Amino acid sequence: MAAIDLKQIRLNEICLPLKHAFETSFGVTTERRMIIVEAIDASGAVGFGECTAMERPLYSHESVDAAWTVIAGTIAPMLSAEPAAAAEDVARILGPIKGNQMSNAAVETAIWDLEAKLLGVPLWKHLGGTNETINSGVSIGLQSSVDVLLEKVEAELAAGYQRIKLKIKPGRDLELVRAVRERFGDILLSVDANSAYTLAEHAGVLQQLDDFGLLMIEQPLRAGDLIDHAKLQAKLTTSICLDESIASFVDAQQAIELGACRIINIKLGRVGGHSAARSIQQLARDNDIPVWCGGMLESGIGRAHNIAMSSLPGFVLPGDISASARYWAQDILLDKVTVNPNGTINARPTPGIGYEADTHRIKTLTTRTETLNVSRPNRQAISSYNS
Ligand code: OSB
Ligand code: MG
Repeated sequence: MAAIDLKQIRLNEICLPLKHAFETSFGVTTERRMIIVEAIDASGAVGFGECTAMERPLYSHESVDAAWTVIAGTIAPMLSAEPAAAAEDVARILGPIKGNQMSNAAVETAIWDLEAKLLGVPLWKHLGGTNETINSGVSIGLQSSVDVLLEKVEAELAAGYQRIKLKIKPGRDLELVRAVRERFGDILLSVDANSAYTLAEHAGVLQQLDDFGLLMIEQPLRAGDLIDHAKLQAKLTTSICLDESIASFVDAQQAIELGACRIINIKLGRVGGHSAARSIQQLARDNDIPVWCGGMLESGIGRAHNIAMSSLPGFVLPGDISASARYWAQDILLDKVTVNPNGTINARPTPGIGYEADTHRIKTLTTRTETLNVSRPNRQAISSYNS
């Protein structure tokens, strides 16, 4: 197999204002500071990745500034010391790094895009994807009132989205779900608590959610609490879906073995990239656990990677991958992500992530940049891609 000759990793910090504030149990996001990663080959080909860390460590331990430090100080040097001949090798090379999956994923996914571009194949096919259309749902943040929430749900259903997910937190849960069920009836509906409840305090209200026929309750309890999730799942008829709790393949194995969930949300950043996502998806398939693709308010670059990942056969439930226009007045792709009227997104035949990055716009938006040399000075050029 031909080899990648990775020369540089370039980090670009940009900030995109969200069209509407996004409120979850952990806080309000009004703009998205993010790192766009370019993986640059000796041939000049460029792969793009996005670091999905939030500005502050409120969703997980990672943050934008910490990710920058880890990529520049640890990931780039490790890829210099042991060059990756293929995208598939990157996760193993970075394996000794504890945590920091979003930092790893930002670079790993960029290298997957680079490799697919060098091979001239769409990334989704290169990963082994089989779903040519991706089923899409939306995540709706906490709103200022129930009426505003109902208006939002109505608009998203009218746009064709196949599943509505409501953000909840203690004190703002049953009322929201009841209002949406009363107004919209038997739609595919789920809730996401972003770990805001505890088994000791909230088992009662979480059990009351069983009355509403939800598709799932996503991450009700803290990320470390697999045992409490297992206890809670045993009390519920509704499936628990884990998001924050699943940071690795081993986490997924343990969650499944403990019965801590019946559904898994896979996010590329949270699990460390495409290789990890693919193996968790396979594990879930082997155990009859449906998976779906979560979102982190990504720019089009992260969205495009999510689409590629969602083409894998284990992704059987609608994901949180919506149109660029739901979040951004202007995305950083030349051709933004759009959703068909039936709530599907097409996996494209174009090489790599399938969308061209708007490099001019990225440059204009960039407030900080750093180019990391990842080739050892005396390293011999390795075989070129087409040979
Ligand atoms: O828990 O799924 C989550 C956004 C930021 C952090 C965590 C989550 C979310 C979302 C938004 O729900 C999903 C999206 O990108 O549309
Ligand atoms: Mg979630």
